[in-house]
Amino acid sequence: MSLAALVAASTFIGCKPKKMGHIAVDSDAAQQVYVAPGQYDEYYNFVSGGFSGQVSVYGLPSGRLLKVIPVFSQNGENGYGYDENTKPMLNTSFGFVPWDDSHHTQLSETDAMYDGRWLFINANNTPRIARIDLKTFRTAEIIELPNTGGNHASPFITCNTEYLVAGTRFSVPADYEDGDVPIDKYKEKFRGHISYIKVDQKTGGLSLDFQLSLPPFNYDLSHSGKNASADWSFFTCYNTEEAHSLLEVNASQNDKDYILAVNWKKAAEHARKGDFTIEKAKYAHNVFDESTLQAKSEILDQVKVIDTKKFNDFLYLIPCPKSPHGVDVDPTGEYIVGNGKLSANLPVFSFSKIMKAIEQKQFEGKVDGINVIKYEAALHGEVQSPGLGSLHTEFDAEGNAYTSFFISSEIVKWNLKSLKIEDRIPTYYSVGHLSVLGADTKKPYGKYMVAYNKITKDCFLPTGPELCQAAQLYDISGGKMKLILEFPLIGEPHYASAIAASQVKPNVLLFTKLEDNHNPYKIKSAQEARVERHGKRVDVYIAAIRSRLVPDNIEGINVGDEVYLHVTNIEQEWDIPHGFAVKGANNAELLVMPGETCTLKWIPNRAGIIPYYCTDFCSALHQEMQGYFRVSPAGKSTPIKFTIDDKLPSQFNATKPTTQSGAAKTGHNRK
Ligand code: RUQ
Ligand code: CUA
Repeated sequence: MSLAALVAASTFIGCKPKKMGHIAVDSDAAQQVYVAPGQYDEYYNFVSGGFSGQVSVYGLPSGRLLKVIPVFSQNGENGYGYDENTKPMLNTSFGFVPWDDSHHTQLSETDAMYDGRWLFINANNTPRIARIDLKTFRTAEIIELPNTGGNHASPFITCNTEYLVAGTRFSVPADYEDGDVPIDKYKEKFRGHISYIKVDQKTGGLSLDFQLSLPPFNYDLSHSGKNASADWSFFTCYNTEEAHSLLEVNASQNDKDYILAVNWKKAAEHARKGDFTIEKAKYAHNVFDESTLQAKSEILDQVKVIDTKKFNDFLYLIPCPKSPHGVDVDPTGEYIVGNGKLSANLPVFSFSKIMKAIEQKQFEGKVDGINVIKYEAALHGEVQSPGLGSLHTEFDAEGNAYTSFFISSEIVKWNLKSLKIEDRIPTYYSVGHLSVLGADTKKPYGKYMVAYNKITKDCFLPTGPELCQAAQLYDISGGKMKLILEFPLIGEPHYASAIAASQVKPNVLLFTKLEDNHNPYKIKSAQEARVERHGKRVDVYIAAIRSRLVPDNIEGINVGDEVYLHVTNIEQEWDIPHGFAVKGANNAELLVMPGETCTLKWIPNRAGIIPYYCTDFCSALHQEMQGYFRVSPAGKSTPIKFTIDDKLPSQFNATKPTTQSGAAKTGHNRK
């Protein structure tokens, strides 16, 4: 098919038959995905929320939504990014950014296998990487990346979690240069930066180790090698035309773009030897401290940049047909698939051939000092006409690859060695990413595959102009791909990572022990509840316990005071959160987990009686969990007064039967 025809075809999205009745689903499909009440799913599946900026957690094979983990966006469900504790997590060098776009999940690995410790994900728009702790399912850390625009080729992990790599989608003038330049000076003034973010092996702590300054291409996606190729990271580059307008046409001129191969161990050696310049930068580093339950944000101000025009003995360009999107490395580390969006064939490169080509200097030239390896010298072979608009490829443990085709809306299974097509199956509709569970490890689980589809019209009941996107689950254990389930998703799914529940579940934190809560505003019992005035600032220490908020009647607050409401949930039991809402508070509410302390800032702006209450139905007498503020006009000196019932038990008086958590505890895993 000609390029023009391909581009034309790409504007048709999901030509779809009229009825869903045409989808053939085996009669035993329901049984395969049915997880009975009280039973657990076999896998946690972490799915990027795309434009929601979050991560959602689904159980597989049931497809049930277990949780939304807030990462790069404020979250009205639990106050993330609204309460004083987590607001600093969304701080950037641009100030507070309440909503971003998250694309690629990565699970931490040891020896190219998931170790169940952390999940990483990128913010695409205001470039950042987050680390989520899989003990708490909370965002533990966010680091911003300077010199980057559109942090899309990010974050991709090396096989012992040494580094997360992140490439810029938009090349831009570096932050340390005068960026006030005419945009048509693109070729001279713009550069692409790739970041290597070091991961502390014990704590998971992130630090920006060094960056590579590269030609001004668009760096789209990445994956790191395994086994023999473990020291290498691979990136797709499109717009090697270095166009800066109408990219749809101008960046689709070259017959081949590139895959960039970087030996990151050698790059790190250069960084150690001092082959870099220290450049001025401004980027935020935000950490949530699990012991104080508070986040801190600091702005860092420099970065090591290696200029690849000067130091380039550790990186190579490999021609790759037509605007490649995903670059995917198979479980052995030998095969590297470049997914050319506009290419008729699918090229598969061989790592050992690439090494040989480098040794024998089989180069066809240089770009900005970087050697370009001859296409044929690096190529294992091409899968002939597999489909239209290839985006991503994943792998099973038996030497098969599965490629998603957006335009022809299908997944094609082919053999890595023979490059022969073995099976194909339609998706409903226009699949983007796909995930064969465990495909980015050296031993994929290989049982299920999930397609993440961009278009769902008519898959579900219509919900107005805005439709949810969908995942489709396939059984791939029997040679042929079999569709067994379809379920709606939150936001736009890009990449997703699934891990066996048995690797995560035993370590999950059920609640924080009060003695481990080192928040400076915590109180240990209802008797410590109090109100303190320091000038215009008022600190209210509130205990939440079934079924009271203590104190329950507070006087002596004035209009315009800065009131900090520190709510400690003094329950010591799993699954007993308390909420907190005060009428007219125009920033947030709170949801406080057992043993934890959360702070809401409230500036009352009218005089009168203002009620507050618990927002989480925690007990039979939840509706009784309430209190009143008396707000006096500014300047009036109403004395501070509040009520604490002396007869309160210091331990909770449970009035809510805890059958739900009891059932969960005695439930059995399916396997
Ligand atoms: S992308 S649909 Cu943001 Cu990973 Cu390919
Ligand atoms: Cu606490 Cu309702």
